[in-house]
Amino acid sequence: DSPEKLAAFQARIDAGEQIEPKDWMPEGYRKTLIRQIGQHAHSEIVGQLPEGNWITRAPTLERKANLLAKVQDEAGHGLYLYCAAETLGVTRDELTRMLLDGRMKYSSIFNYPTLTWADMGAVGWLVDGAAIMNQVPLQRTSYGPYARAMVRICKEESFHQRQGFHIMMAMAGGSSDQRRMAQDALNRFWFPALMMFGPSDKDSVHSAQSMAWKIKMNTNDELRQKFVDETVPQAEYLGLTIPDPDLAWNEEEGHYSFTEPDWSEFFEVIAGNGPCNVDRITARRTAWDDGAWVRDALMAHAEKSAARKMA
Ligand code: FAQ
Repeated sequence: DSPEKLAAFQARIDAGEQIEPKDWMPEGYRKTLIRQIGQHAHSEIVGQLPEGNWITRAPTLERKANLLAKVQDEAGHGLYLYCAAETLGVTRDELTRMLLDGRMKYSSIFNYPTLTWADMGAVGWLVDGAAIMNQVPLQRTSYGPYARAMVRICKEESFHQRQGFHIMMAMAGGSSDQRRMAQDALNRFWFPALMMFGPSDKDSVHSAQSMAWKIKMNTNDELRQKFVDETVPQAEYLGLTIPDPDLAWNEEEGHYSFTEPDWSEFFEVIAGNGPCNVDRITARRTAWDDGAWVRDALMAHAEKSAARKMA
């Protein structure tokens, strides 16, 4: 990559132009996008597991239908994102192999268990809420296929966030047992949700370069702060307490001050040692192995059809 080529590429980014698959791009830009879009795609797919866990036990037919549709949406998001990654010259099979052998990550949040129905409310409200906070700015990211995938994904995520909040409203406004379950779900998901934005800026190895390339539009801490500022009034509306005794409105800064998550726990979870990491990867590996015959059959069919056309 000559300095002239790099400078011309950066000038396109700085001018707000979008980069398309066939355009020249620095190898580092391509690799960073494959890492980020791939991690995002894996998160959508692995992210079906904690909620899939409750489809059979949803309390009403309507809740069941909503949750089923939400989990299907996540599968769709995974597919758009794998397609966006494929435009960068990596195959979906290769991305899956990298996930299964630990070379690629997925979001830390999906390594926490979903223990009660109230967790379906907390996941929709907080996890999809955090996802939206991160993804709305990515609609303006510099890589065209990623930015365009984000537009539809964000529309669906905001619907998901509302279905989660609606569950929380029912639970928080219900019997004392239901209120207790809602509070317990908030207690368990609050700090893991804050971790979704990544390590604090001083420990974020990729932020500076990713922001210069407009692969990321904000720092991890900026988005985390924005999430806290928007979520605290929602918790108040629900009559629930955020499990942080130091949470307070800071008039001078115009933001809430809050306790940082336990970063040693975060680094353990992304190293594979969270409560559900082994279960999640085992489920993905089983699905991959069980689906081998379908992939083989499709390939054999495609080869036969191609041979028939040639004849
Ligand atoms: N979990 O230098 P940074 C969803 C890794 S939403 C796991 O700050 P970066 C929707 C990071 O990869 C969730 N790993 O990294 C849904 C890097 O490791 P590496 C998915 C994390 O990339 C809702 C290292 O730490 N959303 O799925 C995490 O600049 C409900 C150093 O960190 C996205 O992926 C983490 N939380 O910033 C689905 C959004 N944080 O790769 C189902 C797009 C950091 O060098 C149900 N991604 N790491 O080995 C991003 O915006 C960024 O990649 C960040 C991390 C902000 C996640």
